[in-house]
Amino acid sequence: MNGFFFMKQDQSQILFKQAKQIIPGGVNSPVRAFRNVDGEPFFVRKAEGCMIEDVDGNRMIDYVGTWGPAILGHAPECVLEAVNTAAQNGVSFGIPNPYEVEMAELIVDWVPSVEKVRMVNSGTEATMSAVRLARGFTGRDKVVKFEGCYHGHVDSLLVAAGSGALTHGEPDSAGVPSAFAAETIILPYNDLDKVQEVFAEIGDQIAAVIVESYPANAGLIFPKQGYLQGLRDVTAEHGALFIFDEVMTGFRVAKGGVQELEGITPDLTAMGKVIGGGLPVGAFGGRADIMDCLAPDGPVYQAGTLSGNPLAMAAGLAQLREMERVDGYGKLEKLGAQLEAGIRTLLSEKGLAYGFNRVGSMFCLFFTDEEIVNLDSVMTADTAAFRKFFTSMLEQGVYVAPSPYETGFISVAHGEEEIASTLEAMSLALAVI
Ligand code: KE4
Repeated sequence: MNGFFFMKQDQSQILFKQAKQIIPGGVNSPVRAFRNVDGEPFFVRKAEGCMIEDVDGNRMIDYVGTWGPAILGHAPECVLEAVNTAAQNGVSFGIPNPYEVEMAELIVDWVPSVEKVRMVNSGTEATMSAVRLARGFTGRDKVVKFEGCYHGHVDSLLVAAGSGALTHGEPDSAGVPSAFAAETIILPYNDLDKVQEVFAEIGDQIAAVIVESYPANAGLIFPKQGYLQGLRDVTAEHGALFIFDEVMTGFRVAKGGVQELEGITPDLTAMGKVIGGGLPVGAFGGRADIMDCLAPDGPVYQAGTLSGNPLAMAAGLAQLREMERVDGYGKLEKLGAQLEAGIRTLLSEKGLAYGFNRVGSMFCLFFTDEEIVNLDSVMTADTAAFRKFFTSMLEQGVYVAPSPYETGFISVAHGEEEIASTLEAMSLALAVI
């Protein structure tokens, strides 16, 4: 039985029953299955602005924003128009088109560390390609990643920590050969000593360190003071590349992403989500000398039928230019601050010492009073309390991510009214946990 007793869900339940017969788990991406909240997903009929409407007519304020891309809200007029205009001239060519050049120019302009960029079709492709490029450029095989950081379903990054810092990683998914995992070293996040130890031992074997600029797939975790610069320094010292995964944060927390906020210059950056305006997209870019190692100029092969397709490029360009036109980042900071102030007031009124992290329009409420510094601290969350919270919020018409380990997103389409009604719903939801 579905956990959302007060929501009418007949049509969603019929669809989900059908879906489960022919789509694994009934979903095209696992997190959508609502397993973390012991529920069943609703099916969306329409999304507009900050609202989504399911097939049973339930309307909700959306704080997932299709996991990040909907920074202007859903179906923004500028994106719809841009896609319609582009589509009149064809939807895909497999031949260079002017939009690709415009998008590359915008990314190079907005993200100073990016001298050259290549478009792909997902964040996974972006990180996978960046890792292969780093290995090809350095001639080394090992890659360092961090517990709790998610970079898409790349074989060599679906790896759990091995028994010790220097031992090999272990597959974190069936189907990943142990030989692949053996080349990946998993370290705890926010522990610079551990990174320096590994580099002292085998630094000349390490092609790259990849890190989520701000880890946002285990809630939203912030780097300790000096941590990111420490990663930058140790990789530079040992000739390894520093790959910043800004798929979630890029063009979201600032025009230039976290690297603009933190003053960090990675060698390569993985991007995605916002730059597609909701259409399938990813990108990776960085130093020209590294990017020039990519085929057809260099020996590192990477390709994609729909990479740089005109619709995704037109949608992304329209979204990013609108963000500039309406001072989207300023608006998101104001709305984020309003939400944060309200949540902190609620927590203190209810005597809850839960953690709350926010940067711009990205936020996470942690159902634990542990200081949030790494995956271990995040995992102390009271998941039962979260499930009750999630269910109550949904029944009150507010859709937050169906997992305690995800980050929430505010869009430019949210208004003070929506934030206020969200806080009212949250007050009730925090009373039932
Ligand atoms: P995609 O392949 O899903 O486009 O991007 C992978 C990816 C890479 N790097 C970071 C930092 C990411 O957050 C992601 C994907 N984010 C998840 C949300 N936590 C996508 C949602 C899903 O898997 O359905």
